[in-house]
Amino acid sequence: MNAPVQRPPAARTTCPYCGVGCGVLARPNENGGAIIIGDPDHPANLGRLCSKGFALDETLGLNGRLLHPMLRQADGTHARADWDAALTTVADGFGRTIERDGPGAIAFYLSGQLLTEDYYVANKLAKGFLGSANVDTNSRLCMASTVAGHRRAFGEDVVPGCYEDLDQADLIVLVGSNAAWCHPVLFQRMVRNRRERGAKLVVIDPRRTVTADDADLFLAIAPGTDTALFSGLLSYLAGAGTLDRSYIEAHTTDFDAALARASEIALDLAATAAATGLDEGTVARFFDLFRATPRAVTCFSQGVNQSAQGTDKVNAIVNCHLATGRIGKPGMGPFSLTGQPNAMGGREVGGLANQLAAHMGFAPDDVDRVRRFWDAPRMAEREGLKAVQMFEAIERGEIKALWVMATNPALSLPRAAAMQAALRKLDLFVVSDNVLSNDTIAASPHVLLPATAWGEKDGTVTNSERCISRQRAFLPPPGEARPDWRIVADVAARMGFAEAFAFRTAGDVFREHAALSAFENDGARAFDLGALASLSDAEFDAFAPTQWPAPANHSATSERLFANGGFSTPDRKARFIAPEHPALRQAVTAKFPLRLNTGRLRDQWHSMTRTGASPRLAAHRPEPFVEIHPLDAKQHGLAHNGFARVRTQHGECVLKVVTCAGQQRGSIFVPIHWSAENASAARVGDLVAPDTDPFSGQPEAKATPAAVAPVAFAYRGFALSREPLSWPVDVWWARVAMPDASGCLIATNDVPMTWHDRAPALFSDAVLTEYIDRAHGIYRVAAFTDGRLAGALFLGPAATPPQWSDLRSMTGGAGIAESGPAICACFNVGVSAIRDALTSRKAASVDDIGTALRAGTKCGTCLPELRSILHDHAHAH
Ligand SMILES: Nc1nc2c(c(=O)[nH]1)N[C@H]1C(S)=C(S)[C@@H](COP(=O)(O)OP(=O)(O)OC[C@H]3O[C@@H](n4cnc5c(=O)[nH]c(N)nc54)[C@H](O)[C@@H]3O)O[C@H]1N2
Ligand SMILES: Nc1nc2c(c(=O)[nH]1)N[C@H]1C(S)=C(S)[C@@H](COP(=O)(O)OP(=O)(O)OC[C@H]3O[C@@H](n4cnc5c(=O)[nH]c(N)nc54)[C@H](O)[C@@H]3O)O[C@H]1N2
Ligand code: SF4
Ligand SMILES: [Mo]
Repeated sequence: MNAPVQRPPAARTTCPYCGVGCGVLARPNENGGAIIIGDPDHPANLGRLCSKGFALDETLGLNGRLLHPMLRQADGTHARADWDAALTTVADGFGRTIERDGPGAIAFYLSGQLLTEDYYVANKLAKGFLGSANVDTNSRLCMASTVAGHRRAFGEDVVPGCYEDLDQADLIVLVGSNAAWCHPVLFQRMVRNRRERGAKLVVIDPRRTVTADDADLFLAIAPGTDTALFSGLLSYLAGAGTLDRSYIEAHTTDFDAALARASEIALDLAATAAATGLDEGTVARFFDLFRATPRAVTCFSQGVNQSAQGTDKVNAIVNCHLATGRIGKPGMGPFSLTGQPNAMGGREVGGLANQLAAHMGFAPDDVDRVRRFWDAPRMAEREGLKAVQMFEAIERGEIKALWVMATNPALSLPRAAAMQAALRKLDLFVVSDNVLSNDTIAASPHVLLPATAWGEKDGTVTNSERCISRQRAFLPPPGEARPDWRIVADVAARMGFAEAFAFRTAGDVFREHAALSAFENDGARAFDLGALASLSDAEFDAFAPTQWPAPANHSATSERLFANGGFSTPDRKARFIAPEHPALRQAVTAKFPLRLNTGRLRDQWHSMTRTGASPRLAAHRPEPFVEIHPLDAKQHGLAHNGFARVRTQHGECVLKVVTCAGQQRGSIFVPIHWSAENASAARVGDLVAPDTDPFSGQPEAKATPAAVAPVAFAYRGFALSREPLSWPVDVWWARVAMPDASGCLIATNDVPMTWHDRAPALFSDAVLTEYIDRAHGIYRVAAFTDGRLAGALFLGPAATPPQWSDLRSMTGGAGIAESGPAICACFNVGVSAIRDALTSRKAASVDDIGTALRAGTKCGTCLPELRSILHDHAHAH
């Protein structure tokens, strides 16, 4: 008799993608992967996951993983090294640089994708022991304006509300947020509130997104003018007598100056409409809704933050909530949606260059307090350089040693190509990552350190609602990978600080972090995890999601702040802020007449180092594209499905053209996900201007002046291979994840038959079999090694390119969705199948589509798109 199979228990962990912070149950399987489901007990998602969360199983493979430390050799290649040699190189390199050039010559560049423990240890080493506050993070590109706005208004970087407010609100305003794609599980919660309780949803975005399609009211605001809209709202609320005078009186200061400025910027409906490009009727509807609906939450994200006036935008929003006393009460408040899984945890440890630690800044008292707590030999005493300035200092040769952890700045910073080049100037360039190659690693670090990845690492993250959750390991560390915090502690020990970094476990680090937050706090800062500083190892292991201000019993009940004032300012009052008049930093010109807006797609995560491995996720939007209004396209000679060169003062890309009436005239949109690793010319960071907000240092990543021009490719096709192919420079290509293969979409002006001569170089060491269809001008070649199909290339006229289905007949295998983008990632249902079902009247509602095709029945991330398709269909017929 067989013994019963012992299934390992599911690990309770947290999704590594967005700031919603969904709980995940991961049960390891026999193939080194895991079965992933939502954790029904996690308060953030109650069992739900979005398409990215459900596809985590497809991203756990070790393909492309960095498994051993590597050192750069004299010839520029990297060779495997042992940990001892690698750590010594890092420690000696930083030590030498500090001795020679002072602590200002070193920098750490961290990430909201690190765990709190990783972040804490890196911050402690740099700011307390190496004497440099040049510790910044990709949160500078993400949440910095919110941090600065919160600190100005509340005296501390605190999100007052919680997710339950989104269930209880009667009005949800989304400003610069494409939540349907970027915070899908939270968006489902908002939509449920709308459906079940009749809450109204307002979306404010220059672009009609899928999120906007689900809204009661959509405001297609002119880029960069949010401050005018919320100034107009404040003026209107004052005029309508909707102010909460007693709250203003008791808990705030500087109201009069803020109202005066708001009236200067936008006195009435007409002025607001003129300043925002909206019509008066739409503005009036929004203002009236806000006036009449006390239970209002205003959620905001990168359309607000990523702006050279992002801090003012945040404060213009916060002003309206303070003025109405709609803050910290059920269903009310300004609510920043955080981006990365641990954007909030990074803010808590003080990972930004202008914060010290535990919500303390660089005031002499704070510096002294942290010095004593850490027993720090070399405290940084003033703010360090913020990301953009930090990399400019690298470019000028002033910063000579840099350690990059868990971020890909050669793609995500403005002027990415120039920043990539600057990295090559460093005397010491260290990267800790999970992958063997990305655009940053392409700049050839001296030292590559293998970090454990999601599923292998242990620690905590904090989500948008201040809820601290555990990430737990459920897979063994592969190769020689180590946790990020341990790598930093190992370096610290080699620099002579073994005692201060003698952490045994992530739990040790967490306890110290919690203790620092409570040290001499006495209620000065809301961020106080003192109750968690004495967790035992067992309690840390079992730690359930807990929202701070942490109750002593660690229960997961929702906490709100500031309903009755109690702000973290010396007088305990909030500050109203008078914002500057809104204006984008760069004007459009005849040469660059369009605004380049950049952002995210539903099924990819940033530079695709993880989601890029999932065939299921690739099918939604497989190619890099530029979205443009049909009339602008016409004016600039672009055709839907053709190609365009998008240029700014800083660089250029070549992208597929998607015309779309939801794009406003004068604006174009390009997704951020494509890199030099996965496409020939689609890294949009190369195009972005480095203009930053004066308070937050956050770059204006959504408004660079740009030009477009058509690019003709006569031939199109695709290729697939076991190993990634290297394309000649004249070929446009974009990589697409496929099961067990590397796929590429390609376009070229070389006559297909010329590939007869080029194919042998592309598929070296393979036996080639060609199938040439001269009548239709189609060239096909299959490459075999040892009798197995090793690759294939299909190329034909751009107007009638070969179809993946041709390949399917050859390989008998999967491809990307054949007919248009896949809408439902869970069941791979394409847009054509959905339209067919509607046209043939097999389906007439979202529920019918689910019954007929299963689309939308698992994670529900595609439901907003299904509703949009249904809506378009109804209006077309
Ligand atoms: N699928 C997916 N989800 C993600 C991520 C991902 O990579 N993929 N990344 C995560 C991270 S780190 C972040 S920070 C969040 C970001 O989440 P979001 O902020 O929702 O995402 P974005 O697409 O960057 O930008 C949001 C919107 O801002 C709009 N916008 C541009 N300019 C303006 C303006 O001047 N005013 C207003 N009101 N709106 C404007 C854009 O048109 C865009 O639709 O997403 C998180 N979730
Ligand atoms: N134009 C434009 N630029 C933008 C934005 C935009 O909207 N427009 N958005 C900005 C925003 S909001 C963000 S958050 C950034 C994101 O930009 P990045 O942070 O540069 O993007 P990622 O691709 O997430 O890079 C993460 C890297 O860390 C690695 N990694 C993942 N987990 C771990 C880990 O646990 N340890 C270690 N050591 N490595 C790990 C991954 O393999 C990957 O190489 O982009 C910013 N840049
Ligand atoms: S919404 Fe999706 S990406 Fe965000 S945490 Fe939840 S499952 Fe992960
Ligand atoms: Mo972000």
